[in-house]
Amino acid sequence: MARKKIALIGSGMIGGTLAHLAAKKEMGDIVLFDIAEGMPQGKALDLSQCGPIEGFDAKITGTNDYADIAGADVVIVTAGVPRKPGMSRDDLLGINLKVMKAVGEGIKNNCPDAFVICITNPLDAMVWALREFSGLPHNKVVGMAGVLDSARFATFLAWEFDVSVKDVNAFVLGGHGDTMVPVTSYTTINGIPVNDFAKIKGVSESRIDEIVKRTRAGGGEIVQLLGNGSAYYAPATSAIAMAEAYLNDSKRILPCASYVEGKYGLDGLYVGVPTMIGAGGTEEVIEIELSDEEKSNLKVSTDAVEELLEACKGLDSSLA
Ligand code: A3D
Repeated sequence: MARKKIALIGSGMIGGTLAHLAAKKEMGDIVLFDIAEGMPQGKALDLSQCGPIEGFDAKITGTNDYADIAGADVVIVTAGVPRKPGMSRDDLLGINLKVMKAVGEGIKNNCPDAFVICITNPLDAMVWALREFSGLPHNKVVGMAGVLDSARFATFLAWEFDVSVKDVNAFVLGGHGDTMVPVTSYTTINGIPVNDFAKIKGVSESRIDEIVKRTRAGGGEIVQLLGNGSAYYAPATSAIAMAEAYLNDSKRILPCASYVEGKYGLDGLYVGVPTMIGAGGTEEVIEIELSDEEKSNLKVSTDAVEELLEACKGLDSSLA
């Protein structure tokens, strides 16, 4: 059986980290694509030389030619421009929309059967645009955000309670932006609802609210600290978890920016919802009961995504 092929569109900070993780996990052979000449080839060479030390046989190549992603099983898209300090994810819209057009066409022409994971920001709008430009079925194009946002929430909760991160099951819904909805009612410490656990540990409600706020601003906190670029280790790790769920047909339930039609009162929108990922791609969107407050928070978040889609349609008439 031939090895799987993983194409990484964008070979910057996240792209390089994705290649290293995918190679270490022997997920398949890896193609790093970028418009910058020499850079993906250089990273591929450098990463290939980790093989003898780490003991992986994955072939890693770099390219500037879309023909080299032909037949890829999984494509992970990070092409575009990341945030600079003071820049919102939405400022990136115009630049990255043009990038999605080129990438969508590259995928359509070379690997239309791939499972495509988009990471480029502003995430919920870019994954929608990438799907439109590529013409792939909705279940084969998904956005990575919720796994990362939930991991941030889980990290902060584990620190607060001084418990293992393995026992924190955190839950974040909605768009990937400052309006995302960390849902405490579905967040547990090994099954114990987080608010109950907070009472046991003497942690106040206002402290949990602060952690929710820090989670919402979790990406921006790292942008400020780095001073140049945005987070890349945890975003790459999150997308790899999603790719593995697809390649292994694991049927994991992960929070992903999936296409939602009908559920959550939404009509054809990509937004963060619990999603089953297996060999069929995003096999099912799971609709959960929400409190009135959670519903209204989700509405604020999905309204923000809808606004971005309208802006995309204004910028590219083929999307209208
Ligand atoms: P960076 O290191 O700049 O890499 C982006 C790469 O894209 C660069 O190497 C560019 O040369 C390349 N590129 C630009 N235009 C094209 C094109 N048309 N075709 C192919 N490649 C191109 O950024 P990064 O890896 O740090 O971040 C990548 C994206 O992920 C940005 O949009 C970030 O905002 C986004 N991001 C999203 C999350 C989420 O949770 C959704 C988290 C962190 C970063």
